[in-house]
Amino acid sequence: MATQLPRCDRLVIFAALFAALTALACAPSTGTDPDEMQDARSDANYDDARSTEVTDVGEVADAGEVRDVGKETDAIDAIDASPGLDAAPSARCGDLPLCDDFESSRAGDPPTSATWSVVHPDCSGTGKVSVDESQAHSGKHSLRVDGGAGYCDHVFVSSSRAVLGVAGDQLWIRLFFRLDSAFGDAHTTFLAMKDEHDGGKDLRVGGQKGILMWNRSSDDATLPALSPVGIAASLAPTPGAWHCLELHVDRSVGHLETFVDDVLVKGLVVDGAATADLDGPWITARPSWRPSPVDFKLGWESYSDVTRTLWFDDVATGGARLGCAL
Ligand SMILES: [Ca+2]
Ligand SMILES: [Ca+2]
Repeated sequence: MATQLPRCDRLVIFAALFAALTALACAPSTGTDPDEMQDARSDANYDDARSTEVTDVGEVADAGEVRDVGKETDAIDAIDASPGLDAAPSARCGDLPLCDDFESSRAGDPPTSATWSVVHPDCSGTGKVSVDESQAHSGKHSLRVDGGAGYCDHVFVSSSRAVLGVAGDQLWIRLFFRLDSAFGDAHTTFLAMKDEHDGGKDLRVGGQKGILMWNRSSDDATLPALSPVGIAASLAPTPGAWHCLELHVDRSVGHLETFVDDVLVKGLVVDGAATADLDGPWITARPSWRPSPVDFKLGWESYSDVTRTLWFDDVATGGARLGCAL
C-alpha cells in the first residue's frame, strides 16, 4: 500500500507541479488553479463542472478518491496534454454553422427558432417534436421526437445554415442519438438532407433490416446493400443508449463516411470503388452522384407503420471532423 502523505504536503507538491507545468506551457491557468480544483472536488454537481472549462478537472475530482500523489500528478499531466483544454466546447461551438445542445430552449417548447424550423414536408399528421428534459446527453435537455406511423406523421427540425454554412467540399455532421426501441425490418429515416443535385430529393440516414443505413430517396439505393453480408457490415444501435454518430459527406466526389461511437462503420462508406454488398449498388446505380445538401433535417419519417420515440443532443456541423468529445 502506498505511503500516504499529509494533505498539506500533497497540496504543496500539487501546487509546485502545477506552477512548473504552467510555466512550460505558457497556458492560461483557467480551470487548473489548485483552488478551482479543490472547488471541483467539493462540487457535488459534476454536470455543472463539465459545462465550464473545468471539464478535465472534473476527472481529477473523480480521482480525488485516490489518495496517491503520483496518480494525481499523472492526472495533471493528462490535463496539460488534453486537446480538450485548448478546444473548449463553447469556443468551438461559436465557430460552427450549427452547434446546439438544446439547453437554451425550455422543456416542452420547440427548439430555438433562431436555429431550427419545425417542418412536415408535403403533409403533416401526428408527429411531434420538442425540447425534452426526460433524457439528455449533455446538460439537462435534448430534442425529443415522437414519430408517427404513417408517412404524413413525419416531423423534422430543419436548418439550412447547418449545411450551407459549411465552406468547402467537406461536410461533417456530429450528433448524439438515442432510440427507445431497436430498428426493425421496415425502412425509417431520422436524418434527411434535401439534395439540390438530385432533383431536390432527400439523402437520408435511418434504419432498415435492424441496422443503421443510408438511403438515397431518388432511386431508393441503400448503403450498405441489404444482403446478409451488407447488413453484417453495419450495426444495430442499442435502444436506450446514447450513440455518437459522425457523418462525412465529400460533396466534390460523392464519398461518404460514417462513424458510430468513434469507430468507422465499414458498411457505411462510399469510397468511389464499388464494393460488392457494401457501396457497390450505390455507386453503380449513379456513378456521377455528387450530393449538394441544401438543408439538414432531424426527426422521424416512417414508410411502413413504425412509430418511434427518439432523442438527439449535441448536434453540430463543420468542415472538418468534430469528434465525439464535447
Ligand atoms: Ca443537452
Ligand atoms: Ca467501396
